[in-house]
Amino acid sequence: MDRIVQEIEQAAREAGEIIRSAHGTELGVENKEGRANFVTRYDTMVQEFLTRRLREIIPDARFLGEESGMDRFVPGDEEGYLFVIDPIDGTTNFIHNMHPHVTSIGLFKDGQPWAGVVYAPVTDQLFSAQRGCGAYENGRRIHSSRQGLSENIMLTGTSGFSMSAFAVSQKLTAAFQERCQGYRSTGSAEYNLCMVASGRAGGYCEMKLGLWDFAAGSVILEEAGGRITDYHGNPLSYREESGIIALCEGLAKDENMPDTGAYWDMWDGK
Ligand code: 2AM
Ligand code: CA
Repeated sequence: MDRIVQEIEQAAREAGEIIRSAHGTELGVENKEGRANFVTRYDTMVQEFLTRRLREIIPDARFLGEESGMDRFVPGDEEGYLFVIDPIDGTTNFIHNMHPHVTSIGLFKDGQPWAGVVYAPVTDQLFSAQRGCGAYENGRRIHSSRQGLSENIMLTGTSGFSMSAFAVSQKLTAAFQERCQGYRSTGSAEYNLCMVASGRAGGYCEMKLGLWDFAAGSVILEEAGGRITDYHGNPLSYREESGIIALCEGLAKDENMPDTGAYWDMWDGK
């Protein structure tokens, strides 16, 4: 693994220290645009910390992150290095002192995901991958499950932002429920991708995610032999928010998978 990735791992651990230190302090919760969309003092603090810290690692890198108004892919971002960061993914869990909430750092090279680091401070789990070099959890190589749907559990998104997306998501979840060993919902997209990458869950579906919610985990999952696409099975653009279907190696080949595209088409997009 490149030295750059090892240094990013260190930065993610340091961000995790800040998140761990939040326990028992004033979190400063505020509402953002839309339903169930929160930001805390710590989201802002960790993003500022990472922007400074990651700039030491790659001085000429560009930044895209959930907080502080730099949340769009803009002209110029497709050249050279671009960090795509979510200081806290799973903010609602963080507010309620529930696991998982993670720090997530994706690194794009010339407009495509090249490396990803996800750190879960509560459980001290560090997931990382670099294109072509495999995926790792705390230094151990990981691979997604090679078994099919009937041998796996599924992860489903919470769709807190939209009741119509939630309703469709529940229908798809019911279709999975019939064919797999049950479903779970964790509240952190990046952590879910790492759960699929490490063979704990078979797959994960979510109808709308920001780029920072899957930038790091997508590399980790693909390097673990899995696949990530939109609901119709098309490659992701990696330019904007997206619905995602993340599958382990076994589910990507399973003929008993529900037609996720048909469920996507039921959603009014609101
Ligand atoms: P967050 O904690 O960084 O906000 C929950 O299933 C996942 O959806 C989390 O990763 C969460 O990220 C993300 N999420 C929460 N609200 C969202 C919104 N309004 N739009 C898109 N993604 C959201
Ligand atoms: Ca976040």
